[in-house]
Amino acid sequence: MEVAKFRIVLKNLLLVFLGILSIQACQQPAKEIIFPQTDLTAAALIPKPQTIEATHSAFGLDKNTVIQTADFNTIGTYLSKKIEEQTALVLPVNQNIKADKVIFIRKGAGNTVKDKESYQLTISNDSLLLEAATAEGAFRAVQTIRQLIPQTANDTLANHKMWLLPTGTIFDRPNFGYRGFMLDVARHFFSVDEVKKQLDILAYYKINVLHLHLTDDQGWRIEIKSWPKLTEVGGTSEVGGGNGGFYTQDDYKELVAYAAERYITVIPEVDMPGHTNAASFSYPELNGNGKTPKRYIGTEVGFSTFDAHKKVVYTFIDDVVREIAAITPGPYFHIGGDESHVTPKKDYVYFVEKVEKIVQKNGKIMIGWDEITQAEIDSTSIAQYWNTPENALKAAKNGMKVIVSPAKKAYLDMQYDKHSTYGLHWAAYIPVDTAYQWIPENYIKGLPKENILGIEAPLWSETIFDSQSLEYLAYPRLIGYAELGWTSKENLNLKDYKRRLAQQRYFLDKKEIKYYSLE
Ligand code: TNX
Repeated sequence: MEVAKFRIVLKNLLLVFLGILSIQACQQPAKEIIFPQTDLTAAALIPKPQTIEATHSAFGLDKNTVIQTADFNTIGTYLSKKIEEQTALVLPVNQNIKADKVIFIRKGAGNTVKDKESYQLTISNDSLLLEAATAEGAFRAVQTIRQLIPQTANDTLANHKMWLLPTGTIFDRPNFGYRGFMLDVARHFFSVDEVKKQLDILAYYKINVLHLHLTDDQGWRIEIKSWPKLTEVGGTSEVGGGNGGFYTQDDYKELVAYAAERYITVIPEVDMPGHTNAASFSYPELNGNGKTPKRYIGTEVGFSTFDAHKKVVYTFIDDVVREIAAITPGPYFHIGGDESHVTPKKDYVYFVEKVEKIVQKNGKIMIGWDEITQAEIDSTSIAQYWNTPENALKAAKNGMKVIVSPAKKAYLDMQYDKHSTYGLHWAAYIPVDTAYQWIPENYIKGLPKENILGIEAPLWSETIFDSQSLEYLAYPRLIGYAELGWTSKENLNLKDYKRRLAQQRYFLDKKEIKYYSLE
């Protein structure tokens, strides 16, 4: 058949197909239409975009589609790879091939795409236009395109598969520039490959920060060349008595690079002055609790501390911060600072103020758990609220930014309910719905929105030790937190979220994510 004829047949078939779909759409309740569908507003996108306008037709993604980029060429190649993963179509990028349909990527002008992560998608029958101000915005837009591609092709034409994307316009931007996931690799260690698997999922839901809790009483997980015993000794233990493990600096660089390819910033945390038993067991001269440090594999907190008055402690911290800062391109260094129950308050304050200077000297912005606001710290430093609202309010009064991580709502290590296989419940039981039912900017009464940097969901690892147990606690709640960080509060709606969440099973199953339940 000549090409022209073929195209007419194709078009007619598409129209008939769309006709059938819309008849079905009238007969069934909207939520039962799975894929394909032509209502862009009903697409199972998470996080929910800022605005969606549907034009109720379809873009037929098929082998006659090409990708052209005026800007952000690497994003074009990345999109082609992702489309191939989902559909096995290999779309040429910038090859000057005459084509029926084009996906065009360009730097957008004007107000619509002025934030660095914002983007616009304009989808018509024969073109899909992606506009963003930055490559980062274009990367976020690609995640939306991935989510718009139906799971199954329309194969009415036996050997011409076509994936129908609903037409219309999406304009999108994040509510918060910081949308984080924390993984505790200290209580139990997670390998580079295990973390990479999670980074792929984070990227798909537009999470842009991975905070690694690298040290604690039970283990030290990052190679420090000037203090080798930290990993030789401190890296060989974990909760419950396993062998632990650690990242060499090369491993860490590999993780940071993998995250950066996904526009995810890695934040390293070295917890101090408490939570330091593994360091003090490796180098007893650092210890400040008056006892001989022993290997610790339990789960109690608050018994360890550095000696805030020893010079060697600050030499040590300077070395650690310098070595880690040198392999961390992101702007932040997290000093922990939580639950230092055996550090006298005046020592704690003195310590935090000194460590802040060390972090700044090494070119980083300090983050600490909300207790750090007991010290007189700079307005450029950041407090991570987890438990004490007064600390968050004090931070804001100092002009500081706050990361919102309420244990009662956003702690991924809390059990779903009393039957959960993994997790703790000291803060709360957090079922899937409850995890979604709060509004980060309203949660701490009196905290102005301009002081909120964003939200983060921490996953502490006392009770988890491999991908399966990690994923049981993280999914699907983390997907909800991704939406709470990105989507404006006016667009948050539990019922609509649950409908979209149920549809995530195709992606999560394909990625072999062992989620708890999407119900
Ligand atoms: C509190 S939250 C901790 C961690 C524990 C966690 C368990 C915070 C800053 N500290 O040391 O792992 O509870 O849920």
